Amino acid sequence: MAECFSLQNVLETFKSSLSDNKEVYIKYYIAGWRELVSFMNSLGTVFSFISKDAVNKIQILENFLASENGSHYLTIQSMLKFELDNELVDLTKRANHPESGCRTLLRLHRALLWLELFLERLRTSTEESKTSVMCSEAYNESLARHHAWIIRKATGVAFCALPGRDAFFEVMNAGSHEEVVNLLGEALPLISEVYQITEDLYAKNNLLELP
Ligand code: 1PZ
Repeated sequence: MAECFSLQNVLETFKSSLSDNKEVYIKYYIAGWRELVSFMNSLGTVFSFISKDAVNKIQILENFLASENGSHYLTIQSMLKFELDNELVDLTKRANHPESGCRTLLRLHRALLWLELFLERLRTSTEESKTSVMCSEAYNESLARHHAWIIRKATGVAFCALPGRDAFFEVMNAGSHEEVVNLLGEALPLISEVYQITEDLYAKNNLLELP
């Protein structure tokens, strides 16, 4: 039987992604994303253009991990060093390395901010809150500024198809509303820490605008 999504799993994978010295293991980082994609798929086909792109990016990173250079892709830190040292990153415009690990992971990293903002809204939401509003507010504060008009349009349409708050809590598969809220309270600092470590690393290397 296919394993079904649970918020607990997402929490576990992001927890595993942090090493003792605060490096981020790519294997678990993308496992976290796989979980999220399976969650999104359970919400309906309107989201398939989003999950296709996410899966595509996860796959690119998995291919690097499975390649002969795989050992360099153990953590985000080692990937950055390896790709930069070997000039495997297109820094100003897409050319010889249009699908570097660095630029690919950056897309997921930006989406992680959306996730953090959205889950924080969900955690503190009330019965009247609308998931579509929480989702698009989080989107406008994060991913939107990196997306072309046409993508922003399509995304706006998809948000309208989101299930309501109750149904949303239900699919998260983590028990009562109260339990979901507690679990979110546990998950958010972790997601936020992984986000911040990655953000600082990219900023320090001037990679936040990779094409
Ligand atoms: C639960 C509701 C789901 C809402 C998801 C909100 C995020 C909207 C993202 C819209 C992506 C649209 C499709 C393609 C976009 C790509 O152009 C960009 C840039 O990549 P490039 O073109 O430079 O290669 N891709 C992204 O920004 C990555 C988006 C990943 C989104 C993963 C969302 C996972 C959501 C989990 C839900 C719990």
